[in-house]
Amino acid sequence: MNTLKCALAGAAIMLPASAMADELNLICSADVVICERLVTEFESSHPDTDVNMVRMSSGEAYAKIRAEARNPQTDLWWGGTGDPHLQAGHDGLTAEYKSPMLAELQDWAQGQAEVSDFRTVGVYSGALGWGYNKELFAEKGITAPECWADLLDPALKGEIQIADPNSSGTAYTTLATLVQLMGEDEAFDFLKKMHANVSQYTKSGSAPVKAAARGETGLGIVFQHDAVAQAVSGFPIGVVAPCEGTGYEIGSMSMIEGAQNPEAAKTFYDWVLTAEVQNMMPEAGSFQIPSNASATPPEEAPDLSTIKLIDYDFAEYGSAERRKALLARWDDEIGSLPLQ
Ligand code: S7P
Repeated sequence: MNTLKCALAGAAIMLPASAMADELNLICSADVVICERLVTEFESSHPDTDVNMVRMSSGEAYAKIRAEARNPQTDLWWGGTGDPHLQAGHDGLTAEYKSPMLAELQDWAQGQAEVSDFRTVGVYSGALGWGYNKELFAEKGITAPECWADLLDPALKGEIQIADPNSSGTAYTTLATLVQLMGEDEAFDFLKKMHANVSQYTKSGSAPVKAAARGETGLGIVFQHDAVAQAVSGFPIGVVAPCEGTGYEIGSMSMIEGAQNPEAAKTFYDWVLTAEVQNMMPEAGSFQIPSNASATPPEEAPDLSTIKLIDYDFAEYGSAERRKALLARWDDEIGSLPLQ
């Protein structure tokens, strides 16, 4: 809050409502650096609005919005993987909104809106994979895995980190990807075997590759753009698109049903879908593909046309039943296993 806004807030009792700053309560589920940059840019171009932003992983954000359903404290949820946004839409936790910006968006971003009856919309996309520490692998004489199957190599014991799919959209995307690639029983069998190589299930999706960048672990299963971000920052990170094929996210945005500040939420919603704002993302170390068709994909962004992508079924894996059932099975069969 700037000094003027603080002074106005202190004097609120004496001022007519029209003189008080508007508020926007925002949950941001992407990397904290881009979250903070968006808030700064929005507040400087909309000086009448104060943004209260909290950064949360996608699954945690969904849980918060669900817990607040009777008395919403959040107005808008920007970023994070699309599946929990779709689940929130199914549950009636998010509101229908047809932004005037929709026509400017890529088909996949508009498709995300259509499949949810306009309760969510695509803001960026990116493919799943992993990042590994090239120096550490060379020192230990480990061959870099190129395929999902290679992640079972005993040489990787204790070298893999991945997030917990309950809190992390990245890890849920991984779980849903493996189920779509292999079949459900086979995917859980794979995850049980891979568990022997996992040193930690983190809360946030990008934490594993940040740890790999610093040599705290060998490899993090993450979105490839999060691995690219570490390489661009100068860390010795190699980025892998798995040979069998991989899933991807449609990072999404949703207005909250019953929001206390719907007008401020719509203003931010329309603003953040502009090409101008999306073109800023790489400056904050975010290398996803932007959803505005006129925005320029970052040079460093993994080229989705060269990656073997599965036909990820967003309607199915974003449905409340499927997501709940997969997470319960993960808790039962993987989350409950002791770490080696
Ligand atoms: O860092 C960017 C990004 O990977 O973060 C989002 C991710 O869902 C947030 O992390 P969690 O896995 O912890 O939920 C992605 O949407 C985005 O591309």
